[in-house]
Amino acid sequence: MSDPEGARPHAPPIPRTKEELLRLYREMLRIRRFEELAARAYTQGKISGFLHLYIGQEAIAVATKEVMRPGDRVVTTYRDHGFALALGSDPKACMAELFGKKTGLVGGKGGSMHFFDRSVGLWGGYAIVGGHVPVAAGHAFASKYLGDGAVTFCFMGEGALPIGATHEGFLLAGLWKLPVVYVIENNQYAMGTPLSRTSPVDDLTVRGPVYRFVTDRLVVRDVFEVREHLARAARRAREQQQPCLLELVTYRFRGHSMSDPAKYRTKDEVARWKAQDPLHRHEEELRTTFGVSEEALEALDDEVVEEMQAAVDFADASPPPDPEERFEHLYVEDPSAHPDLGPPPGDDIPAVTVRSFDPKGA
Ligand SMILES: Cc1ncc(C[n+]2csc(CCOP(=O)(O)OP(=O)(O)O)c2C)c(N)n1
Ligand SMILES: [Mg+2]
Repeated sequence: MSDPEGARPHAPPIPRTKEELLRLYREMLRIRRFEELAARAYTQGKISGFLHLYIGQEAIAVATKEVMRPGDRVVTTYRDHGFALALGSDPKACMAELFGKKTGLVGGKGGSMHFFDRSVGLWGGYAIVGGHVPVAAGHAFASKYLGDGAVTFCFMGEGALPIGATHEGFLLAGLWKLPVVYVIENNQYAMGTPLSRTSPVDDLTVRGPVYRFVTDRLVVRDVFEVREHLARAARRAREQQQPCLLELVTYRFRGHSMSDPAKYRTKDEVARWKAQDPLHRHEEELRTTFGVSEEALEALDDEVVEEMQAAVDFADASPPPDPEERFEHLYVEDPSAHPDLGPPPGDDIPAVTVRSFDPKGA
């Protein structure tokens, strides 16, 4: 069933104030500037491994933070920096993670693809395409089981749709009516493969009704619209235990990762999407509708660049992880030290005991 309240193609603009627009614009800009500096650090050889940039998709992470309540969770892909920053992770710890430093978000052991920060509700970036979709169903099941009223937001690229694990996760969510919002960030490409080569239909939400999901679809041009659609889906998940599938049609302006020059698309195509880029549209709106001066916009940009440059300097100056800690944080050694990992008090399901990992063992 598609969302009966879904926006019409030319829905009137959502009212906003200058202050609110400035706040959200700044959040989007923080992500963009962070990643531009990360890209530069990568070319300087300061970041190794993969680096997948979120440039062009920032409005989605920022809008998500807007609709989250305490206890809500985000599970996403390897394109995860934007979510960490939008949700409130420290940019210094994020940059240090990219640099593989001890002060990083996960101690420098995860890198770009494995950001994780429970303190802000980020339950992981996942590198296996579609592999996190059942994980998100598990989070949502926990919420339903514990009755904590939380919603899990699970983000995936359109490239996750042909993957089996995605549909196994969807099935559980639909069958058990789990409080989860599945969001397809359709950025047009899976690595270099355009959607037209992997999907017979443009509208990816057609896969939702077979799982009894409410579906909705939006072209991402305006952060307020994204917020409205996410809020509606979150409300349904939270109040009615109604899983939702929301397709957000967007674009990534960089290659898949830093090793991809993105030669598979035309300049015209990129220019068309640039005209829709929420960051640029909102900057223009601040200038023309709200009369924000060029100087004020530049000052804001300078402040954001300064914050992110400080993150680079911090990462640069930080030490690498200690070699003797390399096998720590791989498995839970003592489940009793993590009561939140076990069943609620009084429940007779035994806590899972995980054997410790002996790297030298046979
Ligand atoms: C199961 C699996 N198969 C293949 C890959 C290699 N791979 C990494 S990213 C990617 C493309 C995913 O594209 P999409 O889901 O559209 O996300 P985007 O990168 O566009 O955000 C592929 C095939 C993988 N990581 N996992
Ligand atoms: Mg994609």
